[in-house]
Amino acid sequence: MFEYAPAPESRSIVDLRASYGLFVDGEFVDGHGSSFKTINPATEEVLAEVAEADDADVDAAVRAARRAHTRVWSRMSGSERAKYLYRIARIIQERGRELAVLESLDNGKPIKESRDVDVPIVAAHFFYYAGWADKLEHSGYGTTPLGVAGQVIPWNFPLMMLAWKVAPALACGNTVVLKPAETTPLTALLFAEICQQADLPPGVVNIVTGAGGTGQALVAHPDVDKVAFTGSTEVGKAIARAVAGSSKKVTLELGGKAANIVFDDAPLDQAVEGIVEGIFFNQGHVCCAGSRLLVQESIAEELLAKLRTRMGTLRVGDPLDKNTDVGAINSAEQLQRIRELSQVGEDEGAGRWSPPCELPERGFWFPPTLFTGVTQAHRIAREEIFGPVLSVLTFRTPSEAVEKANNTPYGLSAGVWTEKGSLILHMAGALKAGVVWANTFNKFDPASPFGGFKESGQGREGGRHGLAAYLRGGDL
Ligand code: TAP
Repeated sequence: MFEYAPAPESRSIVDLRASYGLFVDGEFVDGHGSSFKTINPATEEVLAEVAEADDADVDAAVRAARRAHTRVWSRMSGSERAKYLYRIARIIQERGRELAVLESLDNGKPIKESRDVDVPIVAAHFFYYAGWADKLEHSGYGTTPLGVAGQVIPWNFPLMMLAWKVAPALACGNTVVLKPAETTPLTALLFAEICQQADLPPGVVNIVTGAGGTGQALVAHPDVDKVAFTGSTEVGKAIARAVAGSSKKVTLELGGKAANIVFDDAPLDQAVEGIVEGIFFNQGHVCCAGSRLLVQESIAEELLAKLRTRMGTLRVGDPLDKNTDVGAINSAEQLQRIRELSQVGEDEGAGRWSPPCELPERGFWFPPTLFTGVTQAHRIAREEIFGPVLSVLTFRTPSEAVEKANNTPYGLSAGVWTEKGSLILHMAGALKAGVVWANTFNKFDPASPFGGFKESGQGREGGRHGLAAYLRGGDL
């Protein structure tokens, strides 16, 4: 066990305030409700006190969004809206280091991921949808915005989920009220500052921080035309029930339990990299994480030996250290869930293994973990753990792989590793997953639609399809 303090030079990159208000109608305002603390999960130190929006605050934000929609944003030409989106994209790039450090402080993710993956993808989303703003007539979904979008996002990719929601909504002429997750509100508030810097008209983007109750108030608000939610399947179902019977359009991006399938002809070293990327990227806090490894029986032993060796090289620790591979678990609550489900895995008879790994004394940490001898009946093969825990199953034939991969209530993503193009095409058609990666994993592009089958959600984000969620003619 050791203790560390985040490097002071990294901390000085961000101008952290002691307290934050809500962002409503272009200004930071005090909320009517109480406040909550957001902490650094790597140290448990308090980063800031943040306002908790109550019903009246949510109402004020929705009213501001409605005014901005009616008077300014929906009347503006697409090319004018595009200018604002391009400006936001460029400021995100300019302030990329600041955004990345703040994201790592509040979320616990390694700086090399927030700097090299999250922030570039966030900027890319604004650039991509800026390009659509004056070409909506080619979208296939019409050109009429819906109005006010109420957007609720999770803590695992705070900035990226914001970008996936805000960029297409604004490009289509909608205004937004966004609620970030309670444990990761800070980069959304820095994004609010970026909106000010870009001279975005007041009310086009509003940020209401708070817990589940704030999200509930936003979703239920009668003047919200569109609800966009990313989070757990359980809350997604509650939201679907809350808006049932109303005229609100809804998109839901929910959980997953992806199979990463390795056939006996796969390039094994490359597959091992893809397996590691699939489950240990972002501490496994990834909806499309390759949390079930399905390996063909004949190569299982060899592959697992290579995987164990590779797992032994992963560096767990300070998220602000550029050499860190696996950062902190986002919250005490999430750590508890990962511990509980891992214990269930052991109790149900699966073999548990982690490389020797010294974890910091303070903060929330979990070592990269492998379970072998897992069967389809095990809870760790069925439930989303949302942590750095991989469940390994074996198969003999492609049809057995398909049967096992699809044996889940989820259907968000899958991976296939083989040299045979025909097998890739066969698997891509047979797997019930919104995204199927071949010989790679966890690759994202703003031009590519993303979304799930079954209990992984409804609707698509990203690409041309992502516009459908924010236009009147789009009913994907
Ligand atoms: P949730 O607990 O579902 O929370 C998501 C968001 O909803 C948070 O902002 C949360 O606020 C808010 N919320 C909670 N209860 C609500 C309610 N009744 N009405 C409205 N809003 C409510 O999920 P999470 O634990 O933050 O995120 C992990 C889950 O998200 C995983 O299942 C993961 O698979 C899924 N996820 C899916 C995707 C895609 S693209 N499919 C991407 C990322 C994550 P609080 O933060 O205050 O609870």
